[in-house]
Amino acid sequence: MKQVSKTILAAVATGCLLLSATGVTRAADSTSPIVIPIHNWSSQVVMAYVIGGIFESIGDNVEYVSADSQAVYESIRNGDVTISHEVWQSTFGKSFYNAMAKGGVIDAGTHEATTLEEMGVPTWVVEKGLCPGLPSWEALKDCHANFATPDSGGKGRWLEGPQSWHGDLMPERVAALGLSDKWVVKFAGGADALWAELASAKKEGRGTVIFNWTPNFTDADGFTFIEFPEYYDGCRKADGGDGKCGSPKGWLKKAANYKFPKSHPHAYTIFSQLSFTTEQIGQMAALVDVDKMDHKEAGKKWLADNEKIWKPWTQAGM
Ligand code: TMO
Repeated sequence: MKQVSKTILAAVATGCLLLSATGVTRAADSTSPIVIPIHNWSSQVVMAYVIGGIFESIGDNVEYVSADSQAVYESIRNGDVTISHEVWQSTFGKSFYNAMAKGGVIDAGTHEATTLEEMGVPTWVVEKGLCPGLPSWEALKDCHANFATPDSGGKGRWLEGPQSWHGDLMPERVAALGLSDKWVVKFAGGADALWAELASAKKEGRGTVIFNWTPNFTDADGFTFIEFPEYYDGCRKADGGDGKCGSPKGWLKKAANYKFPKSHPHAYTIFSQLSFTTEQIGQMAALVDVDKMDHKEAGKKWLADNEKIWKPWTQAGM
């Protein structure tokens, strides 16, 4: 006890050491802000406020910046942004590893949730028989007429996400699979346009093919991902392949600037330990996309409702 008090005094006196339950000290976190990026899909934005709220709960300073979801890995590398908390393998794996290879970005661990980012249909479209043979992609050869829209020139329409996510991946895939005569890719302006399309297609009882992902709020509604030829490293056109492949069943990682463990050792320990499940990430998205909450309020609500999950992470390494 005496020993412990002495250590506390020493820590307070120097102002830069913190005491842990085991009597081991670690340097205090810097007061410089931890910069967290905000992208353009709901779980990512809510999770930004969840993680920012956890950092604030230990007295750290946080700053949020809007950032392009591909360019952010270069921003983490050069230190303008501190972390990325949703590195989706299919969409961002390449940018993440490119930045790591250049130096300055570290892998800060993997969430428990596994991911899929793929074209698909609401499950009621399958049940209604609008494309017999789904989820196999081969079914797309015979059902495009049920997926035509006013802007698709008689072809079936794939409503892809914003082009900032995957560039020309989907148009290249449609061509590689020999579907160009029957299907055309259109890009949504934002994620909200995907959810608006889901709602209006359901109301009108018409077929729709959209880009979607899991974990997401749609996990609870029933969404069927199309099964394309299996992904392998290098199969995409952009990676030198023939483009005849779907997306990987992938990981969801966390990334950080290499100085973060030194500048903010407590926050970094928390960040490297935290891990969200499919259900938790789906909940974060649903607070916004189903319950129509503001992202920041949704983050606060998630923290208030789930202290048992995140509080222990703040004790990690103590
Ligand atoms: C990166 N995203 C979850 C939109 O596919």
